[in-house]
Amino acid sequence: MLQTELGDITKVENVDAIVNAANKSLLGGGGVDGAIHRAAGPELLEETRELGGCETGDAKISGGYNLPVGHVIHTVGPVWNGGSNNEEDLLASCYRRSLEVAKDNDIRNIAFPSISTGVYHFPVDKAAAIAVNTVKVMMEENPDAFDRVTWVLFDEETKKAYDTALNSD
Ligand code: AR6
Repeated sequence: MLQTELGDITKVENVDAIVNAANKSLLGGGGVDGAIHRAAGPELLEETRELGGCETGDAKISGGYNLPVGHVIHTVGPVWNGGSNNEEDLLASCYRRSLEVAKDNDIRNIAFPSISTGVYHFPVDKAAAIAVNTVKVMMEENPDAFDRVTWVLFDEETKKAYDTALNSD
């Protein structure tokens, strides 16, 4: 099942893992990354320091500490640079790798933010289409692995883009 909801991903309770739109250092930042580190507490940073960073398009897992969820999957989206630097493939890879890591850890219910569409400036309509298509393909290829994927979106405009992508075929 694929769905969207409006809200703060750090408050989501009924999932096994939330995904963080991190940067390559995995040491925290602004936006959703900052909110996740604040809500999880300093132990999250202690653990992510040990992860050795993360390449753009890849994903790594940690505990959730003071978050209401057991795990955080940290992925690094591409910075939008006009679209000719492989941004679309790298964003698809974020979703694919996040779900591969989830599957490897028996995580069946997962919540994503809108990766790369904040300070990384990926156009939200394009990002939503890539996100939805990539997750749909992964769920078709792994029919027994996942129960629910939810996009937890921070503003109405972003939610509208993901709803449009979900309803487009
Ligand atoms: N819950 C859900 N969505 C949120 C929340 C929240 N609490 N806070 C922000 N968003 P961004 P990026 C939305 O900038 O573009 C960080 O500094 C936000 O409105 O967080 O991938 C990292 O360390 C937007 O729709 O992530 C990296 O350096 C979406 O989350 C860099 O930003 C993504 O915005 C990553 O940039």
